[in-house]
Amino acid sequence: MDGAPTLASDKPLLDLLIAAPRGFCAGVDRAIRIVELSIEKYGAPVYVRHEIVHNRHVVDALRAKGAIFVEELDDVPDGVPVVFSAHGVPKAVPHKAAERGLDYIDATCPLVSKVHRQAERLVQTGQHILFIGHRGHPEVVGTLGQVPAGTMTLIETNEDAEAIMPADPTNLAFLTQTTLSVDDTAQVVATLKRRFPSIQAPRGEDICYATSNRQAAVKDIAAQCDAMLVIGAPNSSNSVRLVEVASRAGIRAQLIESAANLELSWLDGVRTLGISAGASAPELLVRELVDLLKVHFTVSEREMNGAVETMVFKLPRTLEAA
Ligand code: 0CJ
Ligand code: F3S
Repeated sequence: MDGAPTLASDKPLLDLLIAAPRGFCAGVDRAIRIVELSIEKYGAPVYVRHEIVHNRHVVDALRAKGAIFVEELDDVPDGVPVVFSAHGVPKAVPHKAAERGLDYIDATCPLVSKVHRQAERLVQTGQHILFIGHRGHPEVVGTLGQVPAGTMTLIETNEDAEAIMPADPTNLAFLTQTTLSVDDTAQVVATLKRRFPSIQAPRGEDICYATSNRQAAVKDIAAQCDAMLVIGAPNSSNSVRLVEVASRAGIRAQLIESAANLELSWLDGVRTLGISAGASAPELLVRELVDLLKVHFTVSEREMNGAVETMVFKLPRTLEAA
């Protein structure tokens, strides 16, 4: 904080540029609501396979209402309802749940389900799919699990796109994870199109509106900031991508799960701080961060004008009247 201008209050000045849009997307809103409505409908406990969204605050709040989080269906006892997370699940999971007679409610984001359906269709028409995504991420595991083994190949990097030698290079399509870096993906897609000119692209964008809007909003403010804090979890793909966008714009950027994780010394020399939040991070965490900063700085706060999001997804029919 040394050397920063001060007002009569003695606290250093800090300008905050708050990215917009940020935080919850329509798929996250819907997934959280699905868990809440399932608890209302069935009574506690309701099991949830995997974190409903990648945010500890959200998970703890739902746990307090009666949700029990497990990683695998095998951890769900017989006779209780189970919700599948927003990231989607391999086909084998609902099949197994049905075999066991479990009531299951699918909170997969409709934009992820759209990719699942495209994958199925492409395989039915005999095309081999190159799927751009991060190995091991639950969304990737879920999408790979929509089609028979050997019909989809994972492409993680531009190097993978350069190296892949498909059996039939004239019969290819590509799809992507919804939360990727817009810039990195454009590069991978350009490589695939150069190497395989007839490759079929997805209908519309697979990277979702929320991911691309949040990246654009961070890019927009980065040039005016000395540093950027992104609220989100380390396992949240879309949140980690926002930190990358800010770093690539040449500023210091850090992911924090909440205000409690902020080390004030990290802000030494920072006069203008950008703040954003991943699609799974509640706005409350942004407000707590701003409140903490106000304890230590004389803060001026500016919310940016970004894309206006009006997307709302329907709830599953079984819960609509709950
Ligand atoms: O995969 C999704 C449908 C995004 C869900 C919301 O974000 P988050 O942080 O739970 O998941 P990602 O790791 O995929 O960004
Ligand atoms: Fe869906 Fe995109 Fe959110 S895929 S859950 S709208 S980050």
